[in-house]
Amino acid sequence: DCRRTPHIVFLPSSGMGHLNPFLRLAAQLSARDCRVSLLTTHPTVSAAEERHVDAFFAAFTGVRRLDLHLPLLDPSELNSTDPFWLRFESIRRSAHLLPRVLADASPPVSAAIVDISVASSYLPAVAEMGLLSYVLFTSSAAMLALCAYFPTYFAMKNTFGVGDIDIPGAGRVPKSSVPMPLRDPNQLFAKQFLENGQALPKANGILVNTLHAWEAEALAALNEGKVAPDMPPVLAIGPLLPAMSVEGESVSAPLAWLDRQPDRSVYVSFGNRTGMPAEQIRELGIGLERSGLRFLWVVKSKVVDRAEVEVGLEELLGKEYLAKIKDRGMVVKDWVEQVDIRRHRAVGGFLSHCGWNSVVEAALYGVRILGWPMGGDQRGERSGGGAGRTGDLGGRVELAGRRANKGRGDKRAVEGSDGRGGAEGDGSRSGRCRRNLLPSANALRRELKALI
Ligand code: BUP
Repeated sequence: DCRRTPHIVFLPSSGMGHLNPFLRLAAQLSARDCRVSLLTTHPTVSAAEERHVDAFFAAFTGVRRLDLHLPLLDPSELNSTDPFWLRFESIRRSAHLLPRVLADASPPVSAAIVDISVASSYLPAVAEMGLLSYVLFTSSAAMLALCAYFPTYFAMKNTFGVGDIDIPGAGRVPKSSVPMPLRDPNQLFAKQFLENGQALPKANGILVNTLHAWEAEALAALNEGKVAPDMPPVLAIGPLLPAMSVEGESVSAPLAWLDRQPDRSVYVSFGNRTGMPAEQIRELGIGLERSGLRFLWVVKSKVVDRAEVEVGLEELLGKEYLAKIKDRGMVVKDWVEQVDIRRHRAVGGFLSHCGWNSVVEAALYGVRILGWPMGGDQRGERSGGGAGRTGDLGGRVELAGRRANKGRGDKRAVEGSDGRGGAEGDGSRSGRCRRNLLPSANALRRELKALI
């Protein structure tokens, strides 16, 4: 009876870190007597996104595809070259097209699940159509607390995050952990973050891919109205389970390689948004080689896998290096289907940028992380410094020290060659090389050996 079966429409944004949780929740609800539709925006930023969306619709034939062609943007007006922020912006500016797209959806939609990065324009558009709306927040509850509190902080200081930020009930974000773009009012992302934070009270609820046991303090502060007044209920719905195994060469070759490796091998990946400078890639390669461990390494030298100029592995790492490691390491370019890799028996450790999805997925499969946070919400410093220990999820989990794991994350972080912790800032994103982005190869070797 379609009058009693809810019809939920998913309105995601761009970047695999945003898309994956949407696909996962959509898959779970469609398996539970809900009608599900998924908005697909064109064009996608990356080829990986396009492949994933196509594979999703092939696997979940009951999910309806709603296509939306994005209006063109003039990036010169927006003071940003980041392809993901620009895509957030063009999706934000497509809200006026939603009524026409949703009018096609049958039976009528009962509720919409909106990505946080487009909340400021999509939530009002959904409310005008008389639908219930929920935000799916794709990072941690601690990050949600920062997002919800940021408008109050800004109103008090009349400036962006230039010092430590004390979030009522949810602790302090030290200045060094405040995401770099939030320190500069001219950054497109800062404007989006502020406006999306202001829009949160318009939602009927907020869903977070986290666990109550990890983030009890932040979740309580949000739900008790300490962080911001008028917050809707915040629900921890994680860990969201992978929707599907994607097949093909990008997973079969690495899996076949892992089948031949001993336990305690390392998987190395820094997310779908981090292109590393060539100098940093080479230093990392030396550290991996010196560790003596077997490693599967996803090398990404540019932010988006569609950039015009393709730089090959030989050019990046050199023939000699590749020959030297050929019996001990497998190096792949840009992307592997990670889910089946991380639960492989041979993967004993994960060298990661600590993207929130990567942390949640590693915890799900009990894989230890050596954290090398690059920027955004990945920094793990806490006031008072030092690191606690994680609760044990699955036996051998250590979470990199992110704010989200306040007081619990076991922080093993790679040291920079200048003695500082993981790198921060958009240097990594723009491809510029900064000294403090280089780990020392020896520090990496030492930390990997200690981790595994
Ligand atoms: Br790279 C890579 N394979 O090769 P995060 C990523 N992933 O399956 P990020 C792969 O993409 P944002 C690869 O498992 C995770 O679900 C990975 O999300 C998957 O980091 C997702 O970890 C990446 O949150 O995203 O890429 O920095 O900044 O958008 O959170």
